[in-house]
Amino acid sequence: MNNNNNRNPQNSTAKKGFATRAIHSGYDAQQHDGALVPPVYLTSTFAFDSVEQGAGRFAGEQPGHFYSRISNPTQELLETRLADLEEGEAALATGSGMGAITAAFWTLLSAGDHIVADTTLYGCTFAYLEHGLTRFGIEVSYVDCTDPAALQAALTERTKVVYFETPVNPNMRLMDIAAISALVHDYNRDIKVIVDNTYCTPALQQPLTLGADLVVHSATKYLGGHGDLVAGAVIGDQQTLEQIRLVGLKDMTGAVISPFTAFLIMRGLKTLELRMERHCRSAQQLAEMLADHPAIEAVYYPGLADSPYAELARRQMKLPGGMIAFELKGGLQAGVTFMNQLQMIKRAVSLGDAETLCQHPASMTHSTYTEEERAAHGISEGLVRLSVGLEAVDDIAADIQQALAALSA
Ligand code: 4LM
Repeated sequence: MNNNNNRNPQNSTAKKGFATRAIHSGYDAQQHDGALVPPVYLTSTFAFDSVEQGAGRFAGEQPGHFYSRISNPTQELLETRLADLEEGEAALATGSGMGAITAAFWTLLSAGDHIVADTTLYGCTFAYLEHGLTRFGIEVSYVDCTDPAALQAALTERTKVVYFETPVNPNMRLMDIAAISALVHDYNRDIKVIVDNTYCTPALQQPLTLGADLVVHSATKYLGGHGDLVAGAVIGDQQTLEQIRLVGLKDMTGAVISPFTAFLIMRGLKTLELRMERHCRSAQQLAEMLADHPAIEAVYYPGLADSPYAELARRQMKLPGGMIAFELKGGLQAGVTFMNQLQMIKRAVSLGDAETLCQHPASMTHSTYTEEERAAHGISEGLVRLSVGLEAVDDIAADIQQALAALSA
């Protein structure tokens, strides 16, 4: 079976820094003809020395790969790196973020079980819970996870998973990972606290070190970092990850990652820390600029001194992230006019790319909620979401300023 051991001899000594591990973890060039960059194993299947060896691999009694829907050496190296960066025992790389989330849930849940999820989730995660899992006899409660009393009251003996994003897509609320994990595990240690760490990446926040059980990612975003792939990941303990691989991935979703995509993510990881620092620095500057602008009603960014999450952000995140949400005076119509005026900034969903992206959650990423559901789940119709890219910040600022100026023209 897939052995997610860390094979890098360098890692048996003192633990290296984050950026070093993002570049080197799990790979020994000398075992690959000195190739600096790990080879990509574009193979669907693996030849066995004997029938007995093949049977042993299928039975999980012998190490080694047997079919690339379950594991592949390129995927395995990416998994070793992601586990290392998130401080987990093991990882599973998947074909999309939704593949990661669904593989985990299909593995952990059965009919009759109960999930507690935060009130606001990425649109397709909400759709999967609300219109997917509920069809299979799983009950979902949406609870404001920033409210410990509400969370406590929602837990039952059937609760198997507590799930949230932080910062939340799209409204930028922050969840206290350590406090929530402690409260849930106090109630029942077997409940899995799952954190979607897509907005932060382990460069900014490591939920497993704060008490969460599993981390999920859309690797499509900052981990890949270049807007050229779709992928996901789950990270956590060895035993649970093995189950998610053999049930959620192999049989329930088949949401396998391509080895070439795994290679591209490893290329992205080499600059992850560097990119996140720049995304955050630019986002801080742009959030302050927006907060000072007379056309802006509200800015949601945890790096702003008057954000209700400023203190939690300092405690939980290395930097406040590269995502900003805001509302314009004049609401939805002003927001649409603003977005249509943008020149360099792209009107596009997704996030975490080199290009600055701007989108309208109510009609795009969160159109899976009805208008009434958006109102009940804290997603305002006029909200504008900005994924701050890596361009010169003055050019991003100038594009925003000219689009805002057009509002009063
Ligand atoms: C978007 N998001 O917001 P895949 N978790 C979070 C996400 O933001 C997403 C996924 C999971 C957006 C996509 C269009 C917090 C996706 C799902 O798209 O399946 O890799 O990830 O713009």
